[in-house]
Amino acid sequence: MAIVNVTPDSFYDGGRLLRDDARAPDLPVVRSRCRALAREGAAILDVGGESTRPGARAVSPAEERARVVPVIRAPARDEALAGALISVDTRRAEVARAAVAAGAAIINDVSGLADPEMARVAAETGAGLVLGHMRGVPETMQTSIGFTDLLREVAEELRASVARARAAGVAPEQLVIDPGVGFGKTAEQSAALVVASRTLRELVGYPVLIGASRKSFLGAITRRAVDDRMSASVAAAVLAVRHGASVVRVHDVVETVDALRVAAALERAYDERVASASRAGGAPR
Ligand code: PMM
Repeated sequence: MAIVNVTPDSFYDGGRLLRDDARAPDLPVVRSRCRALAREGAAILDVGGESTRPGARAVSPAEERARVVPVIRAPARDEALAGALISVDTRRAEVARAAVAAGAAIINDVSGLADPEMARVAAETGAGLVLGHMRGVPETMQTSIGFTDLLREVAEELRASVARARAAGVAPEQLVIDPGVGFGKTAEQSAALVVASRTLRELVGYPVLIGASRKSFLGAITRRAVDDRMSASVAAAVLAVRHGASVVRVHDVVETVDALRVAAALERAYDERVASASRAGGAPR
């Protein structure tokens, strides 16, 4: 899942896809960026119109809709995208509804249904629904971090979001869960969640998405600024998939895709060697 933020203030890519006056998306620039991401191997383009960085200012739903809808309408009809799906990164049902009408196939809700109407939009439209884990709102989420048993509590709260989605009529096949790396978590908690997907999948019962790309917990480990966290992000994505994540949300698509391909090829080569050695009755060489 490639990140396509049309915001002035996202922590890494804020402002890059906006016109010079920063008031609206620069549609030709967005289109060529989306085509490049699809060519590089992104299966999903995640379009966001509101920054959810810690302390970010909330935007009005009208402003958010005005940022994402034209951006989604163009790629949804673009054959050069080679079948990549569009998702909309929003916490608001009315933005999600407009985005799905414009061609988005997935709703990515980092709040895990804070807007009570969101589940109904997914149920009525049949769109995929990513349920994120976050306590509170981005403005304040880092101010009261408190878990006594991180994995159990995140799993329980995700299970509650899933139950609300199911009660509103969302089918199990529509759902993906996300432990919300960096959303109201310490650096150490975020690090643990990146490699917890298999456990979460077992505890909650749904495929897991991990968004670790360039986040501050990687800065805490490497002591690097956001612009210099690409290798750290690629390492996190490979580990996330190795530990059971089904989707990784990233800024650096070509680097991540290469790394994931290499990791998969190495493991496949090893597995085949073990299989042929055991067929031959010997130890792997
Ligand atoms: N992180 C950000 C935004 N959207 N969505 C999901 N599902 N998971 C995440 O971890 C996530 C997200 C953080 O902001 P960014 O768009 O600037 O990366």
